[in-house]
Amino acid sequence: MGIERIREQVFCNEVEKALTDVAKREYNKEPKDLTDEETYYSLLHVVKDLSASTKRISGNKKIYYISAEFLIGKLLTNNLINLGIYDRVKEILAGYGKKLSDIEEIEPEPSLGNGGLGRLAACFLDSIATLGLPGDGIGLNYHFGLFRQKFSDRLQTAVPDKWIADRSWLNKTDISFEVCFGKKKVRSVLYDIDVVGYEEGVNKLHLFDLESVDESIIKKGITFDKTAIDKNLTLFLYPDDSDEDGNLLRIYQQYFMVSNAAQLILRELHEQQIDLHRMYDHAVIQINDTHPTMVIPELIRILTEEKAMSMDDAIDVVSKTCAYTNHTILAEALEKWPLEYLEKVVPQLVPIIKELDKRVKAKYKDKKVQIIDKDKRVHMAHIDIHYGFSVNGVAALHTQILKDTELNHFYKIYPEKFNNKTNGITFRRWLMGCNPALAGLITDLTGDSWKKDASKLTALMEFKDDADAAAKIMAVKQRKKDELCAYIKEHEGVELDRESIFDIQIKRMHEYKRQQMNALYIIHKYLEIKAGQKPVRPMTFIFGAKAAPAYVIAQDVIHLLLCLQELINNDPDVKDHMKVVMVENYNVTYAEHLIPACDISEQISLASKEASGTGNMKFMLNGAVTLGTMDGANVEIHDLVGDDNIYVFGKDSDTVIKLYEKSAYVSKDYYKKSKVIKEAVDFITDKKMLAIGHKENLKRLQDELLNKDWFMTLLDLEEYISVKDKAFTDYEDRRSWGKKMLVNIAQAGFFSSDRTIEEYNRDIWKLS
Ligand code: 26Q
Repeated sequence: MGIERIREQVFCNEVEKALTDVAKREYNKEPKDLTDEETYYSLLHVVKDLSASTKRISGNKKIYYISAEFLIGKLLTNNLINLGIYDRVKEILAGYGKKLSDIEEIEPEPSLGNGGLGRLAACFLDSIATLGLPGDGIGLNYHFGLFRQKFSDRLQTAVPDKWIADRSWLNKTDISFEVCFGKKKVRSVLYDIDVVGYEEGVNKLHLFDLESVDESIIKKGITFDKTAIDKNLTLFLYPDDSDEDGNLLRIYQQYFMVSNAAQLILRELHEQQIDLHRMYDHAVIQINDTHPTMVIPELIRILTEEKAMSMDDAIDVVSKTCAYTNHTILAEALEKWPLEYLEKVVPQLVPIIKELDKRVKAKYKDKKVQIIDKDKRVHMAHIDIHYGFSVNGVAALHTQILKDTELNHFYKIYPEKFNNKTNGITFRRWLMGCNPALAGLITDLTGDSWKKDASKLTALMEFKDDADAAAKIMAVKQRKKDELCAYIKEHEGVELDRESIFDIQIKRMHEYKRQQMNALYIIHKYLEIKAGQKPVRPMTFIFGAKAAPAYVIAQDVIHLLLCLQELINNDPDVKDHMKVVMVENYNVTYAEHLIPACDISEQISLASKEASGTGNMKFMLNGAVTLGTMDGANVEIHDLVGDDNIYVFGKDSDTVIKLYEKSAYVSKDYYKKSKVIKEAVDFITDKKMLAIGHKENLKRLQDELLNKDWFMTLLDLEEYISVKDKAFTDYEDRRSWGKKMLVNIAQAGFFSSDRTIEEYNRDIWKLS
């Protein structure tokens, strides 16, 4: 049920009055006299009050989405849109001679996630509330989130990212729990953020903090005493896991999260006087990757030890309550904790985990499905699969690979548990919020039914041969490119050519995502230009990526890109034909500026490695054309737009999986066979590069490509070059490019997270 019209009216009329009252009370000023910062804090106040007075979504059964990450982004615009007062506030501010975009700049972005998985959780919360489903997120309140990235000497450095100000979206509650790590005890304190649905009620994002947290223990950069868990637990997201203390801290954080989650859930069930034997009729827990997996043994522990339930019943009840989402098939990302670590951190869970393992071993002889393996490592995903009722992948291809290979042993035992839920994105943030001009144009052309039902975007297909509509879409794109030029000039000091083609790759830095392949293309073009072969139109290559501090090769790729930026942007023969820019501290806010301005969306992971991708969907929705491999959700994008409206290249996932099985890929063979590949790889340590960068980093990266190249960059490089060249050539046929843009936008409706959440609810949660 939507907010009643009357209420909406009241909201709109009262907003200005509320703003005036707050300005008077807090600053003793008229709103028009406030500074931008004061305006931001006044609006924060007003919006928090409005959401606090919006109805709390409720129902007989509730979904608890537990996740170590919620990459929520800034909230002001999002909440204004969802409360239905965005246009009104823009108008009011314009009356004071202010721009909402300037006010937004003041808001710090909470960096409570690494990338895809965390951003997905945030999109899901938006959709759960928008669909009016009772559902709260549960996670941790990291004071400094993930690190803030700075470039120094063309290398990434990490500094704390303080996002919590005196006044923020957080509301301190009086809820607090004791959490025991064996004999050690700490206390939590709960902070909530309201999650406002689009023209709907509110749910909550519950973020647990450590009562005794101590920011003063942070030393140089992001270093701190990893063993002082009573002080450090909620300082950072994912501290360095390259040593034992770092790994133990991760387990401490995970247990702190799930112990609080379990206590909160049981408290809410108790308040409703629910018989815990029927807990699954009133609560469903979605486990976002394996980071919250310990909630399963923790609930079983509490039910058996504190609620007098039998072990059989507790296991049965918990198994009917918990569902697991897998986000990766990369072996190194699948959590396997040494039992010894769990004994150190959470000894109270060890007997439960052993009991769960004993039952599995008694029933199944296959060693691949054991929870505790012969090396005494605990496979967290195996707990979820045996003791949860649903296992889902995040795109059709990913789920198929889980069934066929990675989790095939489990699929044979529990075929009914496996299901696919192709990821989605919230159109409130990724269209209405970041690209209001495009949203307005779509509404002008098709009406506004797409806002409540994204599948209605296909109505745009009617205009696919309409030159006027295509021209309007391209005009919006140009406007967003102009805005991005100004933004990048201000933030990076780099001048871009507004008429060049904007080719963008933004995502975490990882070898499987193959930013290094894009870099080799750039080198190839540079060499062509130096040899006198000029492109018809200038090209702009934009990157944004953070690398895990302990991931050496990822740091080296950042270094390579920053060196190329320096070399190319300053070479008089080249700089008018191409530019490279690697933006600093890529985050959600930066994505909101980059995505609407993109012409070509780089989605070039090695087939089978990217579970889904969600950036690919955001670009498509904003009229970029994908250049991608048949991986993750790219496969579904291809199905929707057809061959003419996407550029596909590279070996498919079957071929890649076979190459791994047979250990048949030898990167040097590709290097030796191809002059183009050889020239590009050699150039990494050319004297021009060594004059700018560090030999150690560049040489290490080059050696990696030649001697290992685990993610098969050279396998697809030649085809990548030719298909990318073709895309650049096609871009010159402006009429036909406009049509490609339009088809991409029109077909993007499937990727609304509202659709994804409807499917989760229909197949897994069954809330109503
Ligand atoms: C695990 C163990 C130790 C240290 C860190 C981790 C760890 C941390 C973060 C493992 C995985 C992650 C994050 C994974 C992630 O973001 N996966 C992405 O999820 C998206 C949403 O489903 C997909 O679209 C992406 O394809 C997938 O890469």
